[in-house]
Amino acid sequence: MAHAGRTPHVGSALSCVDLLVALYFSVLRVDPSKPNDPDRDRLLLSKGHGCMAQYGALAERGFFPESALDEYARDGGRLAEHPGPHCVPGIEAATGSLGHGLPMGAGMALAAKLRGASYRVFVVLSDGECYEGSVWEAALFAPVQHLDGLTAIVDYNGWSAMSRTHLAMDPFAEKWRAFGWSVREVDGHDVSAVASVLAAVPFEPGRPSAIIARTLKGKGVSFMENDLEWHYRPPNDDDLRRALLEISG
Ligand SMILES: Cc1ncc(C[n+]2csc(CCOP(=O)(O)OP(=O)(O)O)c2C)c(N)n1
Ligand SMILES: [Mg+2]
Repeated sequence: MAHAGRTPHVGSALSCVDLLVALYFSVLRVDPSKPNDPDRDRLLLSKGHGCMAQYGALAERGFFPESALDEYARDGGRLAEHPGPHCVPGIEAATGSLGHGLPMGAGMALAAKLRGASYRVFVVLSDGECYEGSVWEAALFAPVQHLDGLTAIVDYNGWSAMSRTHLAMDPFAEKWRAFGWSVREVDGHDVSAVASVLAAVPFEPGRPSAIIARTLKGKGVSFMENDLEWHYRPPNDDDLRRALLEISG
């Protein structure tokens, strides 16, 4: 998709794709034939720039035909470089302007609680996104409201757009705990480990859950892993050939 659409962010998509596979294939109570079911679990990919991974997972899960992936980043196509609300079934909100997913997710979780609805809300954030103050406003709000239907999953790959994130973020799990969240850490590329952790939410009744997922930007393609160039550079023909060879094993 990045090659055909000549877009950036392939490293960002590879960083979170295993988290999305665990969510869509093991955890979320969703039915592709009823994408607007009021009781469906909600997933917000707050790091909307990683949406190639979400579009791919949604297509594979049956929310829309795989052929629609050809519309990615095309004029007039439904699949924009950052998702628009309900642009295709399964996309719940506009994301990509970093810092908005957790506040929206907290609102959705509060709405569920007020209505006595059973749906749960999962928000996938990026670590660089956590530079945004609005993330921490929502992080303050959710425990006070006892939103145990809300789970934040942070794709902690150690990179923002320009620099490493550790200096500002660490000790990251402790920060979430201090805000009142129940926290677990996991290898974000071990799909079954991620699925088991997610199966255990809420970790504590009455508290929102946070999962710090240790990830690699560009995971799965040796020359993209941990190389910030792939935040920006669309793969050329040769990059595509080499990457697909590695991914297909
Ligand atoms: C509010 C806002 N500011 C800036 C950007 C531009 N931008 C896109 S991705 C990114 C940061 C990338 O690092 P991270 O958030 O950790 O995501 P990763 O790709 O590493 O998963 C930035 C600053 C944005 N999308 N939204
Ligand atoms: Mg990052």
